[in-house]
Amino acid sequence: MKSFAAVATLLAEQEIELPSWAFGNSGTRFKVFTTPGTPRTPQEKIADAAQVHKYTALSPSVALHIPWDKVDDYAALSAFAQEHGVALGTINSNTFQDDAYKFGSLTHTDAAVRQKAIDHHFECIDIMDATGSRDLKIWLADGTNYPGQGDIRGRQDRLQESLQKIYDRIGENQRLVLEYKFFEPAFYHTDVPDWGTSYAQVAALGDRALVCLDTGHHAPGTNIEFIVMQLLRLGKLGSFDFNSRFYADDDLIVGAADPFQLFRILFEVVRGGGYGADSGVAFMLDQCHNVEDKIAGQIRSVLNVQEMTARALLVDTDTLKAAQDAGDVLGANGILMDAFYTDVRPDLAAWRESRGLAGDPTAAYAASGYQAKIAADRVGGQQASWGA
Ligand code: PSV
Ligand code: MN
Ligand code: MN
Repeated sequence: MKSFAAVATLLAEQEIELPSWAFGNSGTRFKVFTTPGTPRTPQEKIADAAQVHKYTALSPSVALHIPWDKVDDYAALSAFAQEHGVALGTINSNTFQDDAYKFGSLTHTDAAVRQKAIDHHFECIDIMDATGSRDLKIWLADGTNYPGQGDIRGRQDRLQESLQKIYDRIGENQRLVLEYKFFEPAFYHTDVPDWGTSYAQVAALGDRALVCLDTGHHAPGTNIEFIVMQLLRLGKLGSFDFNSRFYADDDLIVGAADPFQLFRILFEVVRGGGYGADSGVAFMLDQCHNVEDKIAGQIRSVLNVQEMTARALLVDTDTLKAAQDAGDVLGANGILMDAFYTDVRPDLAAWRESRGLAGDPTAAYAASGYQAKIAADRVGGQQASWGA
């Protein structure tokens, strides 16, 4: 196994984008619990996200969701973010809340509805131009509930046409990332259910169209690290939406449900060249904090990713390859497991201190008094999630 010192410099390259919606109230269709101090504006969400970066140095950017984060002046919002020590990142489109999209958006049979959805993406691209964002992330709620309800092939063809129009509008330094999800809100079929469909759609667009892998969007038992490997192999892994799930699209804290799965995913990321500043693979969180404190929840999340990244980096790939090539089944498995079982927390704490950070970001944030201050200052929270 490699030593922690040997991988520490690589850890310094880690960046995990935070979703603005993680800081708003969210919940289930049963109840949305509010928390004292919940942000009321995009600016307050950004200020909260900046706290996570302040204590972890892991999250220098914040993703926006349009129209949830609609403002008059995006250049000013970008400047506001910079004053708080973070940048604005991925712009997420939203074609799932208007009545017009009841039967689809980019796939709709009515050209006028498709154009409305395309225009929304054009608006998102204008925002990206103002904020300097690189990625336009598209997650579609499109799909059907009953066999026969829609022409699933026709919908796929219209999706391609619509995406092409959006892709043609993005700038040279911008990218389109298409997220897949196998169910919900539609249950019989979704129009981008799996990585293969997303891959087929983006491959037809061009080099700057890539796949977004949301870890919560797979059927139970799916070997997600295999998908990671394949997309890296094909040069089409654009980004991750990290979260964790027990049952479905739970959007719980990444690494909470299955740290070993997170380790396996990150090992394939590292092994496949998807890790590091120049890899082109963006790490993002896509989470909601229904019952726990949101800023502390985001701090826990980025630390979970960092811990499993450190463990994945510890794997001595040369020794592993030798064991694999020799057909040493248990030896190869043992090499991976040794890294997974290594508790890197003390080394990470010391390393943080060597970089002028608190060894324990969670404790440092708790001691800062920020939570009490926002609870006192902010009255009335804005629900920032799609969560019904
Ligand atoms: C809905 O499933 C979803 O959670 C997708 O994962 C998106 O990335 C997110 O909402 C934000 O639109
Ligand atoms: Mn997602
Ligand atoms: Mn989701």
